[in-house]
Amino acid sequence: MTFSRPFAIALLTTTCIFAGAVQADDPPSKGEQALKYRKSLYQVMAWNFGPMGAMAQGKVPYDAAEFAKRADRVALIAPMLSEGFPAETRNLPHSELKPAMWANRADFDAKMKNLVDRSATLATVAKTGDFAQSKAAFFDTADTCKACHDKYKNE
Ligand code: ASC
Repeated sequence: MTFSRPFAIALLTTTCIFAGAVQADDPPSKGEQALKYRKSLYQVMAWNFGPMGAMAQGKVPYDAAEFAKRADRVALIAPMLSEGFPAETRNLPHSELKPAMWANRADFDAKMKNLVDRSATLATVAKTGDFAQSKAAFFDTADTCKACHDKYKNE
């Protein structure tokens, strides 16, 4: 079969555009979306955790309203994290999660619950405006971050 040159060019162009469209429309997998979701949440956590840490460590003056605002945000985000670890995220590249987590899911979930519980306490305590108590509640929460990172995060 032979095509006229204009027809052949049109056919080729259409094919290329179609192939490009298919590629562009190829959605990320559920696992890839979940990985992106949890990384975004951890970014929001760290962003809000930082200023509280600076106050707790005496690097910047304690500002009760600022501290309480950050504590509320952390307490809001913490319970959303576990949703970011479905089985589909297993073996994905660009993850800092240690494979050991999948063999220790109950322990991981318990550590996550500690974070949720202590960040809720932190938000409550922060509203009192008491620096000593807020500081203690902050370090209690930071301990739960560290406990999980030590065991399940590649840093
Ligand atoms: C942060 C941050 C963490 C935790 C952790 C607490 O600000 O980014 O990963 O606190 O360092 O031990």
